[in-house]
Amino acid sequence: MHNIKAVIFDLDGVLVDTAKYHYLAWKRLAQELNIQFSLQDNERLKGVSRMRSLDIILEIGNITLDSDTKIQLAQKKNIWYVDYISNLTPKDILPGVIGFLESLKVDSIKIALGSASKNSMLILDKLNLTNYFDAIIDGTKVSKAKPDPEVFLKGAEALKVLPSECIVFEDAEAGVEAAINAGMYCIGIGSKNILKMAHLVLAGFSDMTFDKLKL
Ligand code: B16
Ligand code: MG
Repeated sequence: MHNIKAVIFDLDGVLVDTAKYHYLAWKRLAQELNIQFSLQDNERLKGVSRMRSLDIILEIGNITLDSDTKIQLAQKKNIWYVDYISNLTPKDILPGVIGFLESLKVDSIKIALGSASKNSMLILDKLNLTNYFDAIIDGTKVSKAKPDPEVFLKGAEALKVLPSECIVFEDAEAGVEAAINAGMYCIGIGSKNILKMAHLVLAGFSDMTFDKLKL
């Protein structure tokens, strides 16, 4: 890794474990629709948009619905999800994240968010993380979902850096693919078996600093 000027973070599953609340809300909806929905199926939902997530669940259940019904179901899931995350506090930030963000500041590395979630601002606010970010690109600012690279390219553009000068942290297969498609160095957070395309996979940020990454 040479000449890294910026780090772009995914949100759900990287900075905070909201992925479990997405799963709980989708599982509840799937149950209402009589669709069997497993944790393994849930991997396909990580990083992809709300509507695409619903489409995947309907595909699993072999159900076709009109678009008004789908909008209502997606809204319903979101109401449950927002309710689940209503009690988030800075204590829910994943271990090592604050230390790593601080180390980026010390090294004058720019910081962006690159998340598919339309709830990003709400979550960053609850976690008291908003002020760390020089740019925030979320689900309200993109038209193409991961694995399309749009979210990360917009992040680099907002930070005025080249894609090759960025590191992306991602926990989802679709997100890793998006980062690679953007021409960025991608560090997966999670399991090597799932995040096969990432340049490097780490279990989390514990005790990590930007300096250690350069080794
Ligand atoms: P919302 P990320 C993604 O966030 C989640 O991983 C994905 O499961 C979710 O469907 C998507 O946000 C949309 O979220 O329904 O809140 O708009 O991982 O890209 O930060
Ligand atoms: Mg994620």
